[in-house]
Amino acid sequence: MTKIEEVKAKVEAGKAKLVPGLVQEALDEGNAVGDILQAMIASMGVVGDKFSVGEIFVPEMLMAAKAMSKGVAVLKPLLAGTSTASFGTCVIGTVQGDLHDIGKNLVAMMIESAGFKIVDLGVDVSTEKFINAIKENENVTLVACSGLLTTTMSAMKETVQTLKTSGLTGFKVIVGGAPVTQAMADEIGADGFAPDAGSAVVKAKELVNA
Ligand code: B1M
Repeated sequence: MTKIEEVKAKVEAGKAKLVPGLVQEALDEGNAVGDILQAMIASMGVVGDKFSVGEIFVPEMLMAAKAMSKGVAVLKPLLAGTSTASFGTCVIGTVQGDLHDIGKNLVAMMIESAGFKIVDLGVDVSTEKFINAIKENENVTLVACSGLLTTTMSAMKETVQTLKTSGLTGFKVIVGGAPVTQAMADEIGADGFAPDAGSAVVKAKELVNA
């Protein structure tokens, strides 16, 4: 088994104490940061599939998520770029009713590395909280809403539509998360959509420069 395969297996098994060391070993062996990250993302896909068929339950899913977060923490300094460009402030959060934050954290990390200041509101973020953050922080150029549950897509719609009709100006809204599509983003009036963290950075820069 390669080191990357070991990382993947231990994330799937929710071995949070072992994963950081293995990620470091994978790096020391010369594996690319992106490859290690992709392996961990793939693990979460396997975990989701096992949950869908009733092979594992919420506690196991949570342990896998913790293991992945610990692994990502090792990669974080390497994912953070050296960009000094300032694109203003990005307010980011997972929409109300939704507790998934791994994807949101990756998107935040990548957007930060591109030269945005990040205000991370966490998970289960109400529309009011997004609005307050725009008012309370300087130069908010981007609001990023993440959502993983089909049941919270209505919360995302409500948040985006309220932001767009709030009278507040100077920012663009980007949405993403597994159930989100470009068609849905268009329908709810978001300015942009990205399917993954890498393309979220490209879209974020494009939106604020437009
Ligand atoms: Co949950 N969960 N979960 N879960 N969970 C899913 C999402 C699910 C698909 C699993 C399944 O059934 N196969 C399913 C949703 C089904 C649906 O809605 N259609 C599900 C369910 C049902 C639930 C509960 C309802 C289970 C229950 O209680 N019965 C419950 C809901 C709790 C709540 O939120 N209210 C629940 C709970 C949890 C845990 C708390 C145990 C845990 C989350 C822990 C945490 O996040 N800290 C968890 C996990 C880990 C998952 C899976 C297994 C993994 C999610 C993940 O982190 N993926 C997930 C199955 C899966 O994804 N295949 C599942 C890795 C991550 C890197 O990917 O978040 O998609 P992702 O992010 C990607 C892109 O989507 C994109 O970029 C990221 C990286 O490239 N992206 C953006 C994300 N946000 C973006 C924003 C952008 C742009 C791109 O712009 C702003």
